[in-house]
Amino acid sequence: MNIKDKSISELKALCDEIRARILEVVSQNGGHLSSNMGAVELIVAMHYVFDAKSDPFIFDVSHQSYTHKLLTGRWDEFSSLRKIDGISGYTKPEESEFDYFVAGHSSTSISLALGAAKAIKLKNEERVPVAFIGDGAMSGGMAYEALNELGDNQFPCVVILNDNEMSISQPIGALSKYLSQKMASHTYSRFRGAVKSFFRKNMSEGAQYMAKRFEDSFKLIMPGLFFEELGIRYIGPIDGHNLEAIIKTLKLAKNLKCPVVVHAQTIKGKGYEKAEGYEEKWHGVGPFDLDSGESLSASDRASATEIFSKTLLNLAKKHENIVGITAAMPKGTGMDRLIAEFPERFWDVAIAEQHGVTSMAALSKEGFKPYIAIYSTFFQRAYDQIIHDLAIMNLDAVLCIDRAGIVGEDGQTHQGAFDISYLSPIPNISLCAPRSAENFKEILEYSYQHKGVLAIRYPRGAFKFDEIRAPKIEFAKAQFLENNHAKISLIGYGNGVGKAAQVAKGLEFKSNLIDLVFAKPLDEKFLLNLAKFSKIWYIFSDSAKRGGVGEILISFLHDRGISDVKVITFEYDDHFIKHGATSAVEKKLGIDPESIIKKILTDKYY
Ligand SMILES: Cc1ncc(C[n+]2csc(CCOP(=O)(O)OP(=O)(O)O)c2C)c(N)n1
Repeated sequence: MNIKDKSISELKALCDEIRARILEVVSQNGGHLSSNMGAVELIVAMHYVFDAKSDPFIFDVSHQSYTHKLLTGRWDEFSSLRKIDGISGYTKPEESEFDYFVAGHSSTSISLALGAAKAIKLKNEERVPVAFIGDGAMSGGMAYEALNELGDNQFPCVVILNDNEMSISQPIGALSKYLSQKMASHTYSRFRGAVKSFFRKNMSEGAQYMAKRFEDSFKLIMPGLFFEELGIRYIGPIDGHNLEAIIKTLKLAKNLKCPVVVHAQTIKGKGYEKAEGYEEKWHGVGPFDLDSGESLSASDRASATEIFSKTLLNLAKKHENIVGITAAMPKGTGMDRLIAEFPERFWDVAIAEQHGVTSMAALSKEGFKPYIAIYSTFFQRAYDQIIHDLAIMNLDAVLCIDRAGIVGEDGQTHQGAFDISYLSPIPNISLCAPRSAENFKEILEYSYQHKGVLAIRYPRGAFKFDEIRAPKIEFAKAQFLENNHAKISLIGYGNGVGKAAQVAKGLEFKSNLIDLVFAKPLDEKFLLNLAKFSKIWYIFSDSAKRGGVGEILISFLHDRGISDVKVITFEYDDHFIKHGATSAVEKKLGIDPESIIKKILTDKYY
């Protein structure tokens, strides 16, 4: 039955079925549980009121779009959520004609809705774009750039603000606090009415002045006024789980034919008791047992993030001028530990990578040493700020690039593939990467004394390479892990060293195992010496081939006029890498250790 023909009670039953399906699949495959459980009624109502075939449905980040997927012909396939060749955890036009845009990075929905509205006007059509955005995503600067233009241009467009008073963690920022005052607004409305009528009855000049002052100060606490002042109609707050109320409001908003914000309050995790009130834990989860809520994917090895977090905390205890930020990922980056211990020196700046980097540049100028912990994929947002505010100023700062390499189930929008390629051309920036937990500690120890910008990339999860003790780090110095004076060298960078070591074990001949440690500047003396006796270099790094470690080495050899060294790199080819478990994805790309061993043995360059 078409959703539009359903009664309210049938729609409510549908919401229950959707919640059960989400719980069933996410408990098996992992995914964004609480964001999706809280958005069910809003998305069902969206499909009821608007036309999913013609009205652009634009989900911000799109991690909460499972209900939309289930309502658009993907009910059965949904069991393959986030698995290789399965349903993506985000919207993807390649997957369904109902997915208007690829999304994964935050705060793009209002810009897309505004762009779509412009196109619709130019084409003389009647369609209405609908942006679905969470209160967390509303902390990103792009949302305001779009609202600013939207209020000015007045294109018809509906923005559903899904306010669950949570980002991944506690939301940061003045706007979030401002929206939270909504509950108070009813009381204030009544209070305002009473005060106004008092002033009306006693209208002396002084009383009129007081009335005006009262009105002005009152504006500060009305949630809708912020949008209204920008020229955008505001409706709300409404109960985002009350289907009748949502449907009524969305119909009204659709018919207004101007920009409208519908502010809905929802409960993140709604319908799974264990998640309600524990939103952060349940925002993104691995497989778990539905009855107990216990995780089914425990790992006994410390993640790179965990090593980072603990080591930086020790450094911060020693050096009082260390400061740092995360951009809405305190737990994900391990900065939560530092924020808890030193709340006056470490901050969550909300989904504001650009602002985060620039604000830290000023702290650096003032003599502090900033550690900026952001995922590789989200650092892309702050590219100009890294160049313009850190590098040109030649300031001291450490870019802590988490989730470098293939990140697994989040897929295309989240892969940490490009940081080496986009950072290496920037002057005043040095690039390094740890291979193991012990080596990471050494690199972080070193980082405090580094002059200029130092970018350190490290993977999601645990390092592939294990060592009990790692030698000290010296600036721009590579390290031999095994020197057999062999013709073949396996040169690793970061987590690539672990893969190189695995491959070395599977080869039928002796090779040299090298950790580059620094991709910029290169250890030229070391490499020139190596080139004298080792003529085949295999490169291992979790990064894009274009501008990656292999190309950096090829261009070095070329510049030095060395033409008798062959460089073969096992980095990522020039296409976007899809989702799935990292090991399965690497296998598919032919860059897992077994495939590489096979390739080396068949190529027979040795
Ligand atoms: C540019 C960018 N930075 C960080 C993230 C990571 N991230 C994904 S969802 C999310 C929180 C979104 O909160 P909200 O919009 O309120 O949605 P909710 O899950 O609470 O429904 C964050 C920070 C991102 N997707 N994009």
